Amino acid sequence: TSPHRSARPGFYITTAIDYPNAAPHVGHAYESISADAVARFKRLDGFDVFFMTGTDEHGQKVQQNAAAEGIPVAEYASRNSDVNEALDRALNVSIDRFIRTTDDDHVRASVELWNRMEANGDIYLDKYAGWYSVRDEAFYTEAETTLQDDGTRISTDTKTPVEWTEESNFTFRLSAYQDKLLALFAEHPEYLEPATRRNEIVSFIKSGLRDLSISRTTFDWGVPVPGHPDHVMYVWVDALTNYLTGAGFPDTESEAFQRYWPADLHIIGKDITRFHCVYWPAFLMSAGIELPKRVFAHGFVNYKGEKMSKSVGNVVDPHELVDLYGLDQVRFFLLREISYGQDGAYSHEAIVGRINADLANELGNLAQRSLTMVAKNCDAVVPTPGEFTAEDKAMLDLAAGLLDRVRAEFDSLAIHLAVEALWSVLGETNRYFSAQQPWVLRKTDPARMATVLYVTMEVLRVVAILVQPIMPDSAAKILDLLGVEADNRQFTDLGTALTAGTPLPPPAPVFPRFVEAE
Ligand code: ME8
Repeated sequence: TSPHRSARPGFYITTAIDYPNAAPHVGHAYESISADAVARFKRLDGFDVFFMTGTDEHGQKVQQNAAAEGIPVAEYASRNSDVNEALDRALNVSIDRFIRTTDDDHVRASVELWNRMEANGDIYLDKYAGWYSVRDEAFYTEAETTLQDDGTRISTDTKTPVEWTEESNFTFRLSAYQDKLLALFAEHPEYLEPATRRNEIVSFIKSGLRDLSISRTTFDWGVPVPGHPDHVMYVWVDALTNYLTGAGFPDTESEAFQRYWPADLHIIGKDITRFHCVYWPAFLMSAGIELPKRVFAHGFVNYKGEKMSKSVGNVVDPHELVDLYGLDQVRFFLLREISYGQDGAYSHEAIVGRINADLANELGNLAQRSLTMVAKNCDAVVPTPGEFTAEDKAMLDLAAGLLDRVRAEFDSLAIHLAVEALWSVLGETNRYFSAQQPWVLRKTDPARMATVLYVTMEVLRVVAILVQPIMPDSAAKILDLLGVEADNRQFTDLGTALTAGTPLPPPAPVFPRFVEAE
């Protein structure tokens, strides 16, 4: 770790933790990749980032799936958790901790949260009777369910089967937090973005909060309730607590907790806002713990017109996409194509379109053409520019203004617009390159050619530094080709232009076109 670590502001970012109940699909990969882009951006921008993701291993759903496969549940969860972690590693997701809710420190954190809520008088024993969806691990009121023609009942919103559940369990006084939660959203609208999701949650709270059943006795795959080993905690109590565990809770005096709590950003999918923006802040208020600063709900990746999900049966294996198109191509596609916060679709045609137009043409071809000319005509070193013309200055100014534009988009989590800003400058650079015709200048005015190539390389340097969070490996390749040292790639290095005379490696293509197999 760097000696300046404590001088840098902390930034704690998390994703949802996946149920290890099946192989993760492109929807899960999308969440990890998008959070990774933010984590990498903040690191390059000088923050001491702690980025956590992991698996949510307890609960009835995981237990039932393990039973269906005839595997002991702990083994099943562990095996699938490893599959999950391996995917994140394969996607180059820069995890600082991969948490598993079966980790010892997490069990301790969950028990402490429970004890605090209980000490605050918010937990009581009651008889629960209502509709439960195992697939959603969620309770629904009758009004939130629909009776189907065949006599079965489903959750109206998520279409998953619900079953009537009657149990004596511990109940959390959620109703006591209705006004405090409304005050939270009034004072801190940024607690949940985008605004459409916030409006849904605020109207849900206004419709009246019922107390929440938070323990179960009909199965045992969970964190035991302190003092009541016949109860396990409702899976969402322990799942949400993972964010505290990562920051060192219950050791609130620890360096980690002081530095990283409250969390700066929880990245989640839009289907789990109720848990993160109603239950979670209420639990924390009850336990006397500061609330996270911000929750951002991304949309769904759809495929063939429907949400990609195991139950729909339209899942795409992210490993297959990476093998077919390349890792950075997949990362770029998901982050550029889908407006962050809205639903988006994955299709073969769309990804091939992005690879060939945005990557191969706009970026790859520009780098390849300019660097090949430099290799052949400028002694394979960064060329020495002459005096800059108005056109050169306009290009360099555009590049110099990029950090502010891109940072503003990342701050508002418009990742797709950050990428778009970079590509708009690449579009300008391509027009500049064509208009300046350095291949003609080669004969007529070699000094001017050198200046045009220098300006082009300098814009490429800025774009490549700023695109590192989106495509870490490819950005590194381009920066290698531009002769930029590995320790000159932070955002503070953006203002230090290429040094004329720096030796360059032989040019090599970075983004091949996608050609359909016969
Ligand atoms: O909800 N597109 O786990 P999970 C985009 N364990 N995102 C998708 C998606 C899709 N097609 N399908 C799923 C859980 N996701 C809980 C979370 S957090 C304390 C506990 C997203 O495995 C989904 O929205 O069902 C969620 O954010 C994440 O994947 C994990 O879903």
